[in-house]
Amino acid sequence: MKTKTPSKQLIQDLLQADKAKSQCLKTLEVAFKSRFVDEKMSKLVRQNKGGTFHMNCLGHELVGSVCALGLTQKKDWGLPYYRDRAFALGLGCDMTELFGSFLGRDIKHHSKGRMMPDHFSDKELKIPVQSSVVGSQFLQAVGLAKGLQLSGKNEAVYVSSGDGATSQGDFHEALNFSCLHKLGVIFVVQDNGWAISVPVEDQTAGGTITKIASGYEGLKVFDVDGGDYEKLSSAVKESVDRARNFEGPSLIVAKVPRIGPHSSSDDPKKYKTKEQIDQEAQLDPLEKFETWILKMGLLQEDELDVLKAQWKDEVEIASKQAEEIPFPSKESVSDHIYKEFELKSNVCPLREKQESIVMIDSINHGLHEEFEKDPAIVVYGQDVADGKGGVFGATRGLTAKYGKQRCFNSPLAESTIIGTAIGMSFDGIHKPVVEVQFSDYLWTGINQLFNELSSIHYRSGGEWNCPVVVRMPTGGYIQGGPYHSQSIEGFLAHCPGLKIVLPSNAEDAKRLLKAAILDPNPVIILEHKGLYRQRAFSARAEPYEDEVDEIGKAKVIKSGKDLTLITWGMTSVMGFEVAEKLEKQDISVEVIDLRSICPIDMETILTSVKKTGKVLIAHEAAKTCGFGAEIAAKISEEVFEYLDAPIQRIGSQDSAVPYSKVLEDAHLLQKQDIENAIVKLDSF
Ligand SMILES: Cc1ncc(C[n+]2csc(CCOP(=O)(O)OP(=O)(O)O)c2C)c(N)n1
Repeated sequence: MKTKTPSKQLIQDLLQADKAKSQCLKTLEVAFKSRFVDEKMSKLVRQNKGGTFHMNCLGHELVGSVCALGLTQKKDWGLPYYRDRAFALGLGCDMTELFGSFLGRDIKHHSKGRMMPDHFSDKELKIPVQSSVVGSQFLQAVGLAKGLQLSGKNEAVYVSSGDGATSQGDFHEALNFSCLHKLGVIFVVQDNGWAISVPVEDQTAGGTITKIASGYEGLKVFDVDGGDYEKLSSAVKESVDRARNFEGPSLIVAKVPRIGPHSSSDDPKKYKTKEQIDQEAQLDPLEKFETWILKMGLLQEDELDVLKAQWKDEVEIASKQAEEIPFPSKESVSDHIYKEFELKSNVCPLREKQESIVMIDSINHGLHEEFEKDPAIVVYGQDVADGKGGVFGATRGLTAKYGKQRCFNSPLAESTIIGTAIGMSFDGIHKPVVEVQFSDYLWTGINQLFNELSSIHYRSGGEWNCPVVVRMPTGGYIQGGPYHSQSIEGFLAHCPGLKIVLPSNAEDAKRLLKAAILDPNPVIILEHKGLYRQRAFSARAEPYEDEVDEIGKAKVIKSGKDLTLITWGMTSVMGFEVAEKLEKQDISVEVIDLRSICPIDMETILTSVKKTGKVLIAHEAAKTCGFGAEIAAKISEEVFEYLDAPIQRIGSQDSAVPYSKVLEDAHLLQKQDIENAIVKLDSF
């Protein structure tokens, strides 16, 4: 009998069915492996044989697996939170490495023992290093998606959290920005109804984030049972399709039980009733999924048992292998604070001098020149776009010349500015050069700067780096009151991993801006707004387009032999004037303009101190805990024997900066204060 050739449609259907089946089984495998890893890890903690801390993912495995397998490995990006191990495994993270991270071993990914377990990082799999600060990943995901959109890449960005994290302002800032820009982000909230011991009723108005988030226009919201494979899969598919087609962000809120404690340090019996604990255990998504698989006839019970036994064995082997991996060496503890980078200064004193220019214009020209050269540079911040070009005009003309894609206004939200800049820099292409309108308003974005940006290179064991430039007008003397006058460099200097530049003149401002743009590390430029248009000292012949100066090198702006005056920003200007005046009175002051305080050029300082034997450090910031204290300590540690007098520090008063001119003058360091201090020190 002649057999009938199957129709194309039938083959298609069979293949589809085959694909669907294998996707289903793969999901089962990932979810169960995650479960077995948990069981093994908590056993190791109980037996005191492994890591000291464990966060279990029981109940969260199905949602993580479905999401990971709905993405394309090495094409799409993942920013999974700590309870998303199934996602990490599903996207391809190596199980031995996950155990290695749990045991604090020297593994290639997941931070080389620097982060607690399950803080994922794998550059090859496009998983940027995660932190412990709940919710800080959202804006980074959004910034990353913005960069991908600018490149026209249809790669999806997955970011997950628990329900508690949605109380963070960053979550709402991220939804806002991603909707404004129609970004391909998939937000997945794994809603287990608890944040440690706090139930969702005490956490979220209305009892669920879905209602609140539905108000963001352009956000597609899915409310699904995290134990329902079919519903989860279809929500993930639709979300990925939206991201691929540049249709905008999606939010999947998956209801899951948290089966077990928040972490190995937690005892749920202190805040959950026995009935609640039992009820949550009965909602186990893995049991539900197993039942569904059997019902669908995808596996028989005995086949399932064989597979589970095999996966358990693999977990045991991975755990054993991880124990063989050595710990990181003691010597590596200070590796990767900065990404290594060498820049040769290119400053050409012999060329014919260009016209004199004030600092604000030199910054503006520097940005234009770099925009012309490198299309990967993007500028954004409050009011930076269009005709306004920033409240001081540093970015004027950029939007008109290079378009809204490259110079655009951000929402009025500093965490958004810095958080998205971090994310945008992850793609290895973009170079965000963002503006915070006044350094006084950095504080609403400080978590992204302090806890995130500064330490990403270190925390990832050198795997990730953030080439971000943050420009901030800073300082006082313009009657700006307490919120337009702050000098914040001392706070920032206590934050390893940042480079901090403080130019005092147009020449340095332009050359150092160019160096910052080339640097693979985060660089903060504190531009003194009192110097933006100052002519006498700060206006300079404009540097040529190709000129660049190394960050971390101080400049002796006046040589002298009697004492060393160390300055930066406004005090360089004041100090120089005072020193010139005192020269005529036979006091020879050597003035150093540090230009950057991180890294600090101790060599130039120590050479000068060895010559003069006396040091005065003058800064605009309040004296207590000002950066001068750090310099004084360093000098006395290094060259105490060369000192002929105690090191002196002067700064402004220890209070907020008042507005009224009389009060402002009385508060801020004045030229006369510098002069008095020099005369006193000289006579010592
Ligand atoms: C900003 C911040 N505050 C506090 C903590 C301490 N902490 C760690 S996890 C957690 C609960 C998070 O709950 P949720 O977001 O619902 O996720 P779940 O742990 O329930 O999966 C808290 C308060 C933190 N890591 N970050």
